[in-house]
Amino acid sequence: MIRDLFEEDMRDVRLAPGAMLLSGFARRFEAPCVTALRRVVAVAPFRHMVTPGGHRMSIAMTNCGAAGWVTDRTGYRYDSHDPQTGRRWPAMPDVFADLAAQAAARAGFDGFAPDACLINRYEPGARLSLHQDKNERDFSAPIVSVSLGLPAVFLLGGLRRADTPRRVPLVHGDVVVWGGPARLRYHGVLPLEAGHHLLMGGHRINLTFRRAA
Ligand code: MD6
Ligand code: FE
Repeated sequence: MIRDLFEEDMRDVRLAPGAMLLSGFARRFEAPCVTALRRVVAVAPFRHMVTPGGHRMSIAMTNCGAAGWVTDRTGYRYDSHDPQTGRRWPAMPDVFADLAAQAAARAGFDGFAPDACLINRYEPGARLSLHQDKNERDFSAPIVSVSLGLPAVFLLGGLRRADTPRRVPLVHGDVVVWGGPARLRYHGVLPLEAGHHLLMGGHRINLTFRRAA
């Protein structure tokens, strides 16, 4: 019998109640994901947004799907249109929606239909400080987070900012799903170490799928 090529890389790790690391889960979607990503970025290029406090984010971002996460001097929000082009965000590629739904189901969240995909691009030194994801209208849906390219250390904190975060190393193809009791946990990403990845070069790409509206 032919074994699944990626079988030895697939491992499910429970990080906390409601939070699961699916090691290597995205690898079987890798080629169509890269093609889809190129199409999205051609229409909605990566850009460094500004926080309400006036800081330029070290991560470059873009979006696809009906709702895109944006930040500027006026605050954080979801917007159906790309403020840079004035056009709707590109549609969510089918392979993205399939990957997100299958990962969510494997983690115990059936029927996940994301309407938002935030795409984060990290270069060496880029980081994400501890935060909660709370701009979404409905916290009953989980979040599905896909890592591609260079490895990074994800910080998984608790429900209070002061809770000491756990360090979770993430590599290409890893998927983190969290929802239910974990949905509002603080989290962040340590500064990216320089390196080279065959598909993504000197970058880490993170796809974060949510139900925003
Ligand atoms: C990142 N991720 O991994 C940033 N948020 O680049 C997030 O902020 C995030 O990975 C909610 C749930 C999972 C995540
Ligand atoms: Fe987040």
